[in-house]
Amino acid sequence: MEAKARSLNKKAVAIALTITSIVLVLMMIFGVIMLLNQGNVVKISPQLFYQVMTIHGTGMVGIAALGGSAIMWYFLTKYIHLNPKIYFTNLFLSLIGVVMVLVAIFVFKFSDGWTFLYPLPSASAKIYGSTGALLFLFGLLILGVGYLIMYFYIAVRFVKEYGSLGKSLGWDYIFRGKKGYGPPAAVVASTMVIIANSVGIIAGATALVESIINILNPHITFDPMLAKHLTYAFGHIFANCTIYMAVIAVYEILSEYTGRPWKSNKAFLIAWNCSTLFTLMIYTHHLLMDFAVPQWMLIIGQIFSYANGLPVMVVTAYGALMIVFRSAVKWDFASSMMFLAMFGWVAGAVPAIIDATIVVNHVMHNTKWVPGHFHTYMGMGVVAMIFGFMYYFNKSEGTQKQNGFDKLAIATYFLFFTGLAGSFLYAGKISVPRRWAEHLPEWTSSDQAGVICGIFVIAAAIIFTTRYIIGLRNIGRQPQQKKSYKTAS
Ligand code: HEM
Ligand SMILES: [Cu+2]
Repeated sequence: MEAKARSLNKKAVAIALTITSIVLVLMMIFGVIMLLNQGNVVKISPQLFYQVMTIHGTGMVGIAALGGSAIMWYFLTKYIHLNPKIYFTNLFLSLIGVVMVLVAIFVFKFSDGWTFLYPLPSASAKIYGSTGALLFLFGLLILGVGYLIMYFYIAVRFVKEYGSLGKSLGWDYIFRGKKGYGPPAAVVASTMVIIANSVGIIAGATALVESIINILNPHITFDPMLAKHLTYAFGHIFANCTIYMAVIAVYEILSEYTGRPWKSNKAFLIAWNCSTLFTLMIYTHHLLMDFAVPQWMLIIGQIFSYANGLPVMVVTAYGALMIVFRSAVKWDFASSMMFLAMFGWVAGAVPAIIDATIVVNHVMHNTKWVPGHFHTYMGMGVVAMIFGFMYYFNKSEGTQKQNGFDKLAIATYFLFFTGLAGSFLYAGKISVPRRWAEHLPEWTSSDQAGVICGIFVIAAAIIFTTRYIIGLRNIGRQPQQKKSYKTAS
């Protein structure tokens, strides 16, 4: 029974990663299409540009979450029993949601952006008909339900195993002076994600339902400012939780490769507790330009945005340096990706912290500076962790073996992703607005530089993806977890 669950869990993770990597490549191609249009190289209609922007944003954030959840699920099964049916349910609901979103965008021309900001969907429903808007909104709702089912299930399992979510966040060690080390890092991080992301998804679902009601009956209206709070609470938390799920791979893989456990000491536990709380509080940094928001909320947004990124990032980056320092770590695909991804994450947080400063925000926020920030931490942080994990997973459970091609692909990926994100940040510096289909001639060179970098990034992603798929054989057949890694000679 247990062996069957284990093999099904591996299959589920293998399928999720296959979908993730293929969708990543497709969405990257959409990214380059946007840049080609902005850079005046190949023109598409503004309408199509916004459709592409909507699918790129929704698809990327959604797929980073799927990849992150695969990482979380895989490593949690090392510590607790998890029923594979739950993960398959989430996967299935995600797929239904994705199909609905795709139909909404490409058949019914829904193009309001992944943030579906009320009352935009109602406005576009009046132009293009309500079918597209409703498909998109219900599609996201179904996706959200899938995640909630998975998170609630894991929460129940944690309560069974550790006593309470407080205990799986290490409160015994922080508040009650219990000696030793807290629960495994993967469990601590997952608890944070369960709490924060459930709140975020429920906020988002509320905003979605508001839009749906307003489309079905335009006489029922809602406060747009409240809807914006709910929407950005969701967007901020959901996007952040992708990295809090993916970072579990850093803890697990670096500790396995160095043969040193990643101990959840007090500093580590406190950092994760702070992040649990702060992540919920700081979404107002997306509202710094809304004069109607009370000033105290904006100040909280600014101060805690500084405070939020730091604790977990510091304990993770410091922890990673310490665990690797003078260890016999073997630098292969997985360990190098994890190490580089941590720097991508840290580097990506710097422009965010700058942008979360109220005076700077007023100048920078609607420029490409902001996509510059999140492409850095998502592309070189989250997505790099996912690609690294794909290799690790395949090496441990499948048949992939590293070759020279992989090294070249890693170097290409990071080099050109730095260029791509740099082209966005530079565009922000010269005041190029974000989310504009049409760019002035003096802006197009940054877009064209982005196109070239984007093409190389896609080439690297295609190599990662095809090598992963080719290596996927026998997944779930071996009853025992195969430890293919031996500490370096
Ligand atoms: C080859 C790689 C990529 C390229 C060429 C690319 C390109 C772009 C472009 C041109 C935009 C619109 C910028 C603007 O004018 O506002 C954009 C937006 C966005 N991208 Fe990417 N991107 C890539 C990879 C990624 C990755 C890996 C992620 C996350 C996992 C991501 C997430 C997003 C999001 C969330 C938006 C915002 C959409 C919106 O404003 O509604 N992108 N991307
Ligand atoms: Cu945010």
